[in-house]
Amino acid sequence: GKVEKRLYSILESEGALYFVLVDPEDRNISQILEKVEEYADAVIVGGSIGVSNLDEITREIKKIVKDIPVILFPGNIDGLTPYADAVFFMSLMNSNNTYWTTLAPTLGALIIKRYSLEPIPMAYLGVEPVRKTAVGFVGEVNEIPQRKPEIAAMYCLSARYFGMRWAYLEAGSGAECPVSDEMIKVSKELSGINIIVGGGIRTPEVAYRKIVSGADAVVTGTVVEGNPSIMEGIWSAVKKAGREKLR
Ligand code: 1GP
Repeated sequence: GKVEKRLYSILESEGALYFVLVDPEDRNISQILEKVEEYADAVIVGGSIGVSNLDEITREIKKIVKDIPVILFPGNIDGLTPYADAVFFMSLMNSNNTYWTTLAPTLGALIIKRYSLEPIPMAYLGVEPVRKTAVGFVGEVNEIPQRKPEIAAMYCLSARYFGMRWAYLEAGSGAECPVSDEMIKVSKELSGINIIVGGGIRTPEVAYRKIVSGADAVVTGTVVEGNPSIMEGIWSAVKKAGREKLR
């Protein structure tokens, strides 16, 4: 697909990606959208506690954001709209409920086809302290302990063998601490899959370390919602780490 190819070409030339997550329920996204094309590689749109008027919001986003892709990050099948460019086609692999591992994506697949959205196949993995956040609660996650990085690595390898091209290590939106550097490192080393890390990343320094440890992409949501101007610093840190990895 076009969007995924573009992500690969940025990875090749810049070594790392930065995604900004916008919550469609956040009424205050205009300040983020004004600057996002300058400081992010994609806007991702989603939330785990239900969305209303996603069509309208996504059309608004697309009116402002023209140079970078808008990728859906659906919390459920109501997180789909034809007005985005692509969708993370996700299995919440470590959920205790088969609805989240396979049924929700199966129900969503037909809608994705009808909407002509580009699917980007991704394993979605909930890591401690995700159970304390909305996605862990809603998704009935059997969370991966931070002290057991090799479990995350095994899931990433499994995802790769299933043919997925991306794995998202998720500590949960607003998590008190992000996925550890060690977990990212062993996951990348064992699996080689493209790794996205999100949840609880609040500073450029932390974003930098996640990329240097082996993440291919960093996602921030909460911190940008509270302070849109932080995007610039996180963007610079991610790109600096990316350049260092390419050397
Ligand atoms: C949530 O990983 C994302 O799905 C972003 O988390 O809101 O903590 O940045 P934050």
